[in-house]
Amino acid sequence: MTKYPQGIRKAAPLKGSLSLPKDTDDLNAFLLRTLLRASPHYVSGNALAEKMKMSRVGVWSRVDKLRKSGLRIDACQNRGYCISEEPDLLNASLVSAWKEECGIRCPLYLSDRIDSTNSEAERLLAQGKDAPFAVAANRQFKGRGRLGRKWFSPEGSSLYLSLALRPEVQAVRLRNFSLWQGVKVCRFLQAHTGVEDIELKWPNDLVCKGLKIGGMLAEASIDCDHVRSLVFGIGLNVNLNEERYPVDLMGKCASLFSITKKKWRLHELMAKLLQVLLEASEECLRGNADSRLIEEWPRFDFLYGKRVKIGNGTKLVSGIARGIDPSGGLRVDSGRGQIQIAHAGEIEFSSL
Ligand code: BT5
Repeated sequence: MTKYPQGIRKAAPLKGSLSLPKDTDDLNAFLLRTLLRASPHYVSGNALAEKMKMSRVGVWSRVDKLRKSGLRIDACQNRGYCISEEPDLLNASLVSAWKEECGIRCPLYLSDRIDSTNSEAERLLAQGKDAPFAVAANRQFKGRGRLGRKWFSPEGSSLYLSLALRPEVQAVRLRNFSLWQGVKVCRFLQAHTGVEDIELKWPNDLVCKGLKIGGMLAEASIDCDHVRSLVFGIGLNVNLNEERYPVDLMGKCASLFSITKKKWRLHELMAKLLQVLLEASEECLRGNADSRLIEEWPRFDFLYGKRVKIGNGTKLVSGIARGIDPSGGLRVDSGRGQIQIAHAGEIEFSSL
């Protein structure tokens, strides 16, 4: 469970102008959104009943169902209800509430357990589902990285999120898609957590002090240079405890929890991260990202000035990393004043 703000909690008047959704399925999200807005204070049962056009008993029974689904909602006589803790597993109603709070309209399909959110997004695209949409899961049993690598995806402590798009652009427009997403995600995570050491390790790693906390994977289906569909997946270690890492990852990765020693609210993070991905996609697909990328990359560049070795099977480039070029390639200074460019997918080994 992850706590919501505590402190002096009193019955608070209903603030803001939330209006009741027409779709009754959204009533849970509406109720939770109202509680989120009031948190850490209570919202009276009467006020909720009035807003939701139902009896107080009706409100109580909804609160009870939400509690059974894992949320902790405190009730207090003469004060009302207050959300106090969220479960470790993503709860669909709470995800919807946070999504609405962030103004996100893009649908999000949430599973408890899935092979890979990227694979599920691809399947839904193949079935003709309208895009954009997002897929998230509490656990992946075939989470993947690049080149067939595995993504460790245990239950209840991390985010596995994929965004599916049908971008209708030339493939060249996507060349910096992942890098731009990385910049935006990194900037958001620094601001959200207050940790300035969260950086990008070219091309697709989120790192903190050299330890990997997340990874990104873009997979596109391209027809004659035209992008038919695109899935962008991100895995982020949030409340993962070090003891849970498999042996081969120990000492190589970290989580927001291990860095900050505090638990983070997965639902809020999920919604805000999705908002960032949607925004970054739009900027990149409209062609507004390339020059900003070159400008902003240095702020997040973990490799800059470090010695790297990058292999592409036949050729080994080694030298000092010097940022990226306009095509998104890594600039490597081989020491004789010569800059070589390595492109994504070529990294075999990088020694720091
Ligand atoms: C990546 O690949 O870093 C991209 C990972 C993308 C995962 C997301 S989760 C949602 C969506 N659905 C999917 O199936 N995938 C995406 P790559 O650069 O190839 O790095 C993979 C390497 O990272 C592995 O070989 C491990 O060394 C390391 N690794 C695996 N799991 C990790 C974890 N949870 N935290 C940190 N490092 C990990």
